[in-house]
Amino acid sequence: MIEVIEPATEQVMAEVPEAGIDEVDAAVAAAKKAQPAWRAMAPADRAALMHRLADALGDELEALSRLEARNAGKPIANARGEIGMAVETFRYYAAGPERLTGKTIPVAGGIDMTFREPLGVIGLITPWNFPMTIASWKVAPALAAGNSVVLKPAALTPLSAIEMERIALEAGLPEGVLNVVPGPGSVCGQRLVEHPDVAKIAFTGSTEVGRSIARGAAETIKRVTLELGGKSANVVFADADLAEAAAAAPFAVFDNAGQDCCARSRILVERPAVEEFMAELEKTISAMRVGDPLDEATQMGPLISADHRDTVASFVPEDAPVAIRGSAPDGPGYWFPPTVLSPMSNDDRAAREEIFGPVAVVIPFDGEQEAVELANDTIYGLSGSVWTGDGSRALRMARAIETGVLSINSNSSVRVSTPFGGFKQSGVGRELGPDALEHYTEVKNVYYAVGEG
Ligand code: TAP
Repeated sequence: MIEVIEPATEQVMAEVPEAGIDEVDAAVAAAKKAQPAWRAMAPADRAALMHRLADALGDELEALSRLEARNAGKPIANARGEIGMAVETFRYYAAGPERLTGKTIPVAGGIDMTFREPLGVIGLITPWNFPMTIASWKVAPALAAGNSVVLKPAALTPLSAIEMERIALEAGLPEGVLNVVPGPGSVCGQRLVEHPDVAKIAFTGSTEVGRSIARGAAETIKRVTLELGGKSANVVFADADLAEAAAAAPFAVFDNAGQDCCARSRILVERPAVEEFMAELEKTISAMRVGDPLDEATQMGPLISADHRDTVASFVPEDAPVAIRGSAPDGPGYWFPPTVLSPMSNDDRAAREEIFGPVAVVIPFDGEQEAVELANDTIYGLSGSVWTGDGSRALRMARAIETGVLSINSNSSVRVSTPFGGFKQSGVGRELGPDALEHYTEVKNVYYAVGEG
């Protein structure tokens, strides 16, 4: 059994059976058996089932939100937003079965046409930071394209995925189309990567595990989509609305206690604005409510585990230049206060490695060119923000920063209808929007010789 721990209390909140290699093999066999009928179902019928699943998840939104808030230690208000996004993701991709179209291409002597074919069985491997939301970003487009799936949730947060499978069956999804195998990544995840009947792996997690998945998938030439780590820049120019930028910046790092691949954890501030920006930042951080995830007023919860808290703490040694430290509860729970280190250099460890906790660094810069150099001086390229009152500068910066997602005068990273994914070592492929649907298909080209007539 897997003991599932509630990070705010350190208590066991559930026990679930742990899957091993036999269970993964059985799930893949069930998915393989179910896929041909799922694929052959009339597109409108598949769409209707996906709408029913969205409705059923929506009906249980409050219970699912509380489960996710407790298991992942996230504020209940955020959990509601995340489960709401999962519902919207199933709704968005419910249109997929009827909108996946091919092309006709003019050629000599016949008619050439393309089809978007499903791949077959897809292995989905997801992390613990946004368990149900990230699962929905993969399950929904994969099913819409006519595939069946085997989902391996993170061992720390398997509960919402197990609930998703139950709700899908109750909503009428045929048995075997969506299978969940809670178990360790090194066993169940690896088996999915190696399994000859799995056509593709869609993975979200660390860059380190992403590398091992890419290597493993090479053996059977599996398709791979990877959503990996980040070390994104939040670039604040002196001509920005500094109060607005400073009020938003903490939530770009400390949302989900910093356990967010999109965290804009390097705050680059134009030198003349540093003093005023830091004063505004302190006001926002000192007012942040850190505590019980189920309290409606809470803005930041605990970290996911004691081990992870130790890792985060290693980035804030005794002699670290702590400029701002927020509050955190005493007692049980894996708490860590929101922390800002400043002034920092982009060469410092805390500025180079993904901390995945509530620790931001502030790095001063002079002028646009240095801002671009600093923003791009990282192996990652997932998200980012630019704050400025100059629209032309905003667009120059947006084009120059090497990143998959960028927002101007905003922290926004993900929307159901727009593509999300990374440049450089932040990943391969895109999730959400129309792009994701295509990533779960293969293009087939058919030539029909029609002769002279
Ligand atoms: P990982 O340790 O990479 O785990 C992610 C998933 O991979 C888990 O389900 C894990 O299973 C599984 N796994 C571990 N070893 C594996 C192996 N050898 N083969 C196959 N699967 C394996 O990441 P995490 O700690 O859960 O999440 C934190 C990291 O994920 C951060 O670096 C963060 O940036 C990244 N992340 C990225 C994004 C996007 S969208 N780019 C989103 C969220 C998180 P177990 O849980 O059983 O170990």
